[in-house]
Order: sequence, then C-alpha cells, then structure tokens
Amino acid sequence: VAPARDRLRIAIQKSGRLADPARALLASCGLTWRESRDRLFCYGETLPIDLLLVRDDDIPGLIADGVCDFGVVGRNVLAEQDAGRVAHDQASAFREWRALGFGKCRLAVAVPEGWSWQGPAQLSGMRVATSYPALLSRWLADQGVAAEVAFLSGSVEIAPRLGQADAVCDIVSSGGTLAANQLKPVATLFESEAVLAGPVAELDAIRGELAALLLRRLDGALRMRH
Ligand code: PRT
Ligand code: ZN
Repeated sequence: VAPARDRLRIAIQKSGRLADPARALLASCGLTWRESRDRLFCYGETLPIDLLLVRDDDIPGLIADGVCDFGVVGRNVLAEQDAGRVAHDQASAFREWRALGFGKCRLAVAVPEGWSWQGPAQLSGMRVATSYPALLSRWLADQGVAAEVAFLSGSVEIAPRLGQADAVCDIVSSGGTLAANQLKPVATLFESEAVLAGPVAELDAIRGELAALLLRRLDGALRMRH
C-alpha cells in the first residue's frame, strides 16, 4: 500500500479543448507549477497542488482509483463513465463538484436532414452510432425505444453517410459539423460543460484542507468571471 499523499493532484487534459482553459482557471486560483521534461506532470510551486496531464477519457478512472483527487473534464465524459458503472452494477466512484462555465456543448441525437422528425419512437429498429453508449442506451430505455447502439470512438458524424448507422448521438456545439454531414439535431440528451470532478466523499486530513482552500479560491475565480 502506497503511503498517503500529502499533496493534492488534479488531472487535466494534456491537449484538446479543455486543456488551456483548465490551466488558466487553476492559474487564476494562484497556483503555479514547474513542468516535468515529459510534460505529463506539473509540480505545484506556490501550493502543494500538482497537475497530471492526461487524455480526458482517463480522468474519471484516475479519480476512481485514487490516483488523482480532482479532474477537469466534460460533464459528458463524467456522466458516460458513471452511467457505464451503474449499468455494470458498480457504485459511483466520482461526482461533479463544480460547473466551470467553459467547454459548453450538448449531447444530441441527430438524423439525416431529409427525415421529417416525429419523435424518438422513429428510432425503433434503427442503428444509432455514438461514443456515448451508456448515456444513449439509458435515454433510449427512458423513451421506451428499442434501437441498436453502435459504438464508434470517433468520426461518428460520417457513420450515416458510410452506411454504418441510420442516426448518430454526439456532442454538438455550433452544429456546423452535423450540417456538413447532412445531419440535423432532433433531441438533446443533456447540456454539458467542463466540470471539476472529484471523489464521492469529502477528502480528509491535509488533502481535505488543500481541497477546501482550492474550492474557496475556485469559487472566487468563478464569481469574478460571471
Ligand atoms: O485527446 P483527448 O481524448 O483528451 O480529447 P478528445 O478529443 O476526446 O476531447 P476534445 O478536446 O475534443 O473535447 C473535450 C471536451 O470538450 C468534450 O468532452 C466536451 O465536454 C467539450 N466540447 C465542447 C466539445 C465540443 N464543445 C465540440 N464541439 N467536444 C467535442 N466537440 C466536437 C463535436 O462533436 C464536433 O465533432 O467538435 C466538433 C465541432 O462541433 P460543432 O458542433 O461546433 O461543429
Ligand atoms: Zn477523449
């Protein structure tokens, strides 16, 4: 068993949409870091709060495993992995602590532009491509619709044109990518933005105090922005 850490560790995206805004937000909380040569780890200088730079998909698991205390990740990723755990009878191992106000988007079902949309029942017997199988499956079940969920890790929007699927369920912000693929959004599963994810329970001891300090500063920084 590894000794208890006396520093706080926050996972953020190494590159991608949330990488720079996540770092900027944490820097506005007064954190500074010394970067490692491989750029995977940033050692906290002003406070014992370190950063781990990772793929966004790994962040919920790093929190679940206790490797990191917090992470900045899209609510869509957090909710998908939580729904996946629930579907496998596993207990929740992370939760949203704060909404951060950037990275806004929505998870939506989109169908070919030519369809006249009558409602979710229209998806019965269809194949829907998505990178969010747990959230889509739950939504279809809630709607009482039996459709096939086809998992694709990327390039979901071209699946209908390739004949791989009839419809898609994907992240949308401007809608430009859907339009470029002759698709139109017809139902929103939920609204997403970047969130501070953390453990289900409060932290204790030194890391509990560091977490309280971080959250006070974060709440101050978020108030200044709005
Ligand atoms: O490498 P890594 O795995 O870490 O990154 P990633 O490629 O999985 O994620 P990334 O950087 O693309 O997105 C990180 C997070 O940003 C997502 O999980 C969302 O929470 C959030 N976000 C906000 C978005 C978008 N907006 C968005 N537009 N994520 C993806 N998109 C995609 C969208 O699906 C479409 O394909 O961007 C494309 C353009 O969108 P439109 O609607 O503006 O055309
Ligand atoms: Zn990812």
